[in-house]
Amino acid sequence: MIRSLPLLTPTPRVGAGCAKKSSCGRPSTGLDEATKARVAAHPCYNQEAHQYYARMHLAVAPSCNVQCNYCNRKFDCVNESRPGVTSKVLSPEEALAKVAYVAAKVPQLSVVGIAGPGDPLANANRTFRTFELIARDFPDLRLCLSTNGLRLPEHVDRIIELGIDHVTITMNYVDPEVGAGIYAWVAYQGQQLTGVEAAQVLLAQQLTGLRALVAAGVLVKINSVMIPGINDAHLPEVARLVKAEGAFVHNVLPLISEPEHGTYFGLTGQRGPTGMELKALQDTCEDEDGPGMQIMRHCRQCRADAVGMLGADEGENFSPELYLTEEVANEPDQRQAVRAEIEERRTELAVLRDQRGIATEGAGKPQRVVQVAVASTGGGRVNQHFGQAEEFWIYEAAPGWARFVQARNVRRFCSGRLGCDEDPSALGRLVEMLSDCAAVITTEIGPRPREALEQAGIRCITIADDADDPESVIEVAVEAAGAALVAAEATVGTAAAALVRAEAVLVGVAR
Ligand code: CLF
Ligand code: SF4
Repeated sequence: MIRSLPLLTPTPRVGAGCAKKSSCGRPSTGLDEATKARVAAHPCYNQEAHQYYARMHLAVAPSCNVQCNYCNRKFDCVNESRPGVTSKVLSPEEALAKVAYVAAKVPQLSVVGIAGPGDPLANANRTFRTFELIARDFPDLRLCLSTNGLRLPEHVDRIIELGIDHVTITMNYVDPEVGAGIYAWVAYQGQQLTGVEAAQVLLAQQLTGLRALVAAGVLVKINSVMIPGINDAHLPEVARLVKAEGAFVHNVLPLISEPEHGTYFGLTGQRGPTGMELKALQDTCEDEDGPGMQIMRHCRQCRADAVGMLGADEGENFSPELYLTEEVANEPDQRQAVRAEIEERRTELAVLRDQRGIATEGAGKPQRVVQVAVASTGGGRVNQHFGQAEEFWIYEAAPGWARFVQARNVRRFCSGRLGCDEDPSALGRLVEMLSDCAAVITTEIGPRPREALEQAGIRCITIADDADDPESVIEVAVEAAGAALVAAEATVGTAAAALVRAEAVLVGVAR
């Protein structure tokens, strides 16, 4: 089930060198080696890792102690899940059986998280019993917990004792006046609080918990739901504060408020942000001259029972009929071998990026960048047909620069290689969703979508699906496109850039 990890023989570009040694294909976030090692295989805490490692969630926590205006309690907790889905609640023992089964079938599994379907710490006994069983039988799997933070302070000792190394707190505000517009009520010490008072209590608990976890060395991620007109302008303040308090990373995720989900926001017409608005806010929160917070940009808002790679949920393949009946062996050596293979591949790609002088993050971002959309299922390379992509990975591209900035979910509009003409309105929506991109990089694309994209000024670049070809490595393809497009736009000026994209300027990179 592991994605193919072919060997690559890097072919250095003549004269290429790494101009930005701190950021050539390696994390350059100033982390010490021990911390890098702790996040290297966590698909949420490390963007690159999400192309190689899988996580699973255990839906053992049914109740909740707050009411978010973006949540319908019939469904899973929206603080860490896509709205409108319901997970079957498991007992701790059932959860252990599921971990055993998934670990045997998905050897790149690296993390087990509890994130719902309610709040894990409103169900503390079930949550900690589950973690206890997993820590006993699967010490090589990292444990991860996501909470609204209301009951966090009283459980910090237990979290540390169990070795839960990664904790997410959802913090949507640092001003209780803002929080009062997001939470209907908070149940605390036998009282149901509302308004500013409720928001004050929740915030105080979150901050106390955050400080205690940071002091103990736990890596804390902050989730914030971006709600346009309610907290979007305020979230940079959240980023500033959580950075000052020592949080590891900030995940700003979009409100999803479809009326059919029956949430307060859904029923009152509160809209969610566009992908472009989300990216702009993430950029602001990350800005070195502003909050300067490390931002997670690849969240998929997964289900409380998600299994597999981010963005490719395989949860439905792991039914109770399988994991409660089928005997499987626990083979930590097999998992270790797969991890070694993955790390070998990642090292190879890092060397390749170094040799090509391609930076993927850090302070060396060029002044002029364009955005390109990549069709990939992971493994570090361009390997998907345009019409089969359910999401595109958006990269900033420029000479020497290829940086992942967003996973953008698109509705599948094409059912196969020959089916790209099926639904013109879906194609139109897709082109609109990619309209801020200068190019799309994919293995193949049908004539109709190609024409629609090019009419919109979006260049189509196809890369042969060859696992042994360094040119199919995502950052290599992105950087090549960026080098051509930025040069073209610099030559003719921004106003004429779309025209230039439609010309044969990219002959050198397009096949
Ligand atoms: Fe799960 Fe969350 Fe742990 Fe990841 S998910 S508990 S930190 S292992 Fe990840 Fe999914 Fe986004 Fe969550 S992509 S919803 S951030
Ligand atoms: Fe729903 Fe999660 Fe909010 Fe509870 S914390 S109300 S389960 S979104």
